[in-house]
Amino acid sequence: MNIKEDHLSNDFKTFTFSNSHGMSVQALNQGGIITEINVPDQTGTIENVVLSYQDYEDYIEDPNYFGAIIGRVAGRIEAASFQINGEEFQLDQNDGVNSLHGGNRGFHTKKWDASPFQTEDSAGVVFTYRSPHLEGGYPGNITAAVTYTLNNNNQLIIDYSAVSDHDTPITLTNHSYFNLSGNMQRTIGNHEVQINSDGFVELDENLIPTGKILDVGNTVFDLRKSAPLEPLLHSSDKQIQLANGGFDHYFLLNPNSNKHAVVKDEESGRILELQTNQQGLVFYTGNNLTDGRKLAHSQWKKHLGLCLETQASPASLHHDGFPSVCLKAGETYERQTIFTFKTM
Ligand code: FUC
Repeated sequence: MNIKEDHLSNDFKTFTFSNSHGMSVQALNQGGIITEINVPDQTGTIENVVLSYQDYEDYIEDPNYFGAIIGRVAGRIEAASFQINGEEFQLDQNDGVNSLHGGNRGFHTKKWDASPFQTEDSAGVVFTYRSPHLEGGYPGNITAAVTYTLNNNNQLIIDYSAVSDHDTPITLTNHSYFNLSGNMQRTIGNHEVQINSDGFVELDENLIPTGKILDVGNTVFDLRKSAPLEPLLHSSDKQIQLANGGFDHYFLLNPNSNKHAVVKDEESGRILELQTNQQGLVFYTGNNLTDGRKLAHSQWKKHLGLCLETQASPASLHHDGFPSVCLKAGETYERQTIFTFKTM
C-alpha cells in the first residue's frame, strides 16, 4: 500500500493511494472529490474508470458534481423546505423552486480537513467538515466525516459519519460517474447493470418524487436480472423520458443481499460490485451532463458515466413510507458503501 500527498495552488491537496495490484484512487480535499479511480481491465491494463476533468479548477462549482461528497441532503427537496418537530426550515432554491444536493454551497464546495492513513493492507484518507447551525438553512451544528479506504482486494470503501446537536435531515453520498470502458473510450450504453431492487420512486416532470413507489415488474426499471443499458436509455417509458432519456431515479434496495448492484463492461472485462447499508440508491445515467469544461481523456457525450448514489430518500421529508433522512440530536449517523472492482 502506498499514499502520496501533493500540494497544488489555492490550498488544494490531492491524496493518491494505491494498492499492490496497481489500483489507485485520487481524492481532493476540496469537496472530498474523487478525481480518479484507476483499475486493471482483463488484460491488466490500468485505466481510469470515473469521469475526470483535465484541470483541478474545473471541479470547483461543478454543475455535474463530479466525484464529490454530497450533503447535507443528497437529491432534491421539494419546495426547498421541510418541517422538523413542527418547525419550518427554508433552504436554497437552486433547482427551480426545489433544493438540490445541499443547496448553493453544499458539502461538495467545502474545503475538508484531511488525514491520510496507511496500514499493512489499506490506505486512504479521512475527510472531516464542521457545518454550523443553519448553514444552507439546515438546523444543527454538524460534524461530518467521510473516509475513503482502498484495500488489497481492489475495494474502495466509503464510510460516512455525522453527529448533530439538533434533530436534522442528513443523507450523504458520493457523486462519482463510473465508466468501466477505461479512460472513457465508450459511453455506458454497452454496460450491463443489475440492481437488486423491487421498487423505485416515481418522479414528476421536475424530478420531484410524487410520493408513489412503483413496482419494477414489467418495466424497464426491472434490473433484478443484469440488462444492457442502451435500449433502456432510449425506451419510450414515461419515467425514462421525463428524466431526459435515462435513469435518474431512487431504487429501494433489497436488504438481504450482499451485492446490491453490479455493473459490467464486457469489452474491457471490468466489473464493479456495490454493497451498502444504505436503504436505496439514485441510479443516474448522466442524462444532463453539462459540457464546457475539458474532460480528461475524452470528449463530452450524453451517457458518458453512471452514478450509484447510495442514500436515504429526501422524499421522506414530505411523504410517509420512504427511507428516512432524519438524524436525532446526539445520535451518530453511520453508513457504508463498498465498491469492489473485478475482471471477468
Ligand atoms: C444527479 C441527478 C440530478 C442532477 C445531478 C447533477 O444526482 O439526480 O438530476 O442532474 O446529479
